Amino acid sequence: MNKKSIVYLLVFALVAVACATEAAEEEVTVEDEHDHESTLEQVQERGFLKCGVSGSAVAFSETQADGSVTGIDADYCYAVAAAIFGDYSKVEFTALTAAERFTALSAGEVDLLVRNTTWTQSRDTELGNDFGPTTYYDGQQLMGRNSDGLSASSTLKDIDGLRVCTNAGTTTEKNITEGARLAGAAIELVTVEAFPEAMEKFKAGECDLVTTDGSGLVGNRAKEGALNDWAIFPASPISKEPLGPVYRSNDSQWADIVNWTVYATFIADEYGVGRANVDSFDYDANPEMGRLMGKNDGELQTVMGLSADAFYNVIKQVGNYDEIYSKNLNPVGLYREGSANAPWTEGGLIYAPPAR
Ligand SMILES: N[C@@H](CCC(=O)N[C@@H](CS)C(=O)NCC(=O)O)C(=O)O
Repeated sequence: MNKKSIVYLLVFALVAVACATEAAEEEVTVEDEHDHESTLEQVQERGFLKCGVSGSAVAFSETQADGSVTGIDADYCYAVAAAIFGDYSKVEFTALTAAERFTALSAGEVDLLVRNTTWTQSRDTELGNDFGPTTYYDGQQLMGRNSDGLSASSTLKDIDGLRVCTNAGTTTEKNITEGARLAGAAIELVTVEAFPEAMEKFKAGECDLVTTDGSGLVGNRAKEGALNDWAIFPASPISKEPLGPVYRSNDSQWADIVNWTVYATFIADEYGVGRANVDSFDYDANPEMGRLMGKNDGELQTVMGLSADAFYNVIKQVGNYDEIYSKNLNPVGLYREGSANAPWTEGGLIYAPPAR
């Protein structure tokens, strides 16, 4: 190696070291910024909650003409805002496709994701997410035309040779691929970005079937007034789809806030406390509700960084679980009775730990 090469090498090495140091410093600075502020602090400083939803999921999150968002998922965004700010309206909604949602959450574009999202092992363990309590127990089904010979008693064996449409980035596409293979049915799977496009293709006859969470099929069939023309099957869904809120891993305080907001709606439902009687309820006769609403001694909301009346605001402004469910899901024909979404006291799975 000649002298000139040695000098070049030295200069290159120095630059490399300098760059590495700068990069390391930069990384530390960025990390520090995030480390110092919990999600709750960021949300409080900003003054509103950033909530990721679908925006086009019937009865779950639908963006209205005036920009507001309605649905059971939207209501859980409003509930968390009511708990934090005492004002349910302090929410900014971001419409996310199924494929975009987890990247948006991990990049910090939203604080909370409530987008008909199924709790699965890989999403929980590989993707840096944690899941809150399930707010709607769902299961995947298919929808086809009665005129094609399909009915509520059709099975996966009956879909052999058919074109099936759904949206990408979902449990749906994986379940149907696996389910059809196991049933020995050869299908052509067509995936689109957002489920409304799958519905358009179905209506245009470009797909024989659409598939997604049963609630989505019931909702879309009701919206199209096609109760007598389209069949939803199989009677027992092909998967379990527990839907609920999702947040970034390793933020225990934020997890507590989201989880207990949901639990507060379950507990209030259990004791029959809702928007109409939250002010007149006898809290001395029910100390657990008293603690949860911040009316009695022993409240725990302040331990979580919220005001004592945080969950009172949730029930007063948004409602208990039954109110939220009924308002959004009954109009499309989804009822709690006899389903997994019934209260645990009536054979369902809606159950919260005690507020003590
Ligand atoms: N629960 C499934 C499916 C979620 C999903 O994308 N559902 C559809 C049907 S309700 C939907 O959100 N459609 C509205 C949209 O694509 O914006 C998952 O988490 O992967």
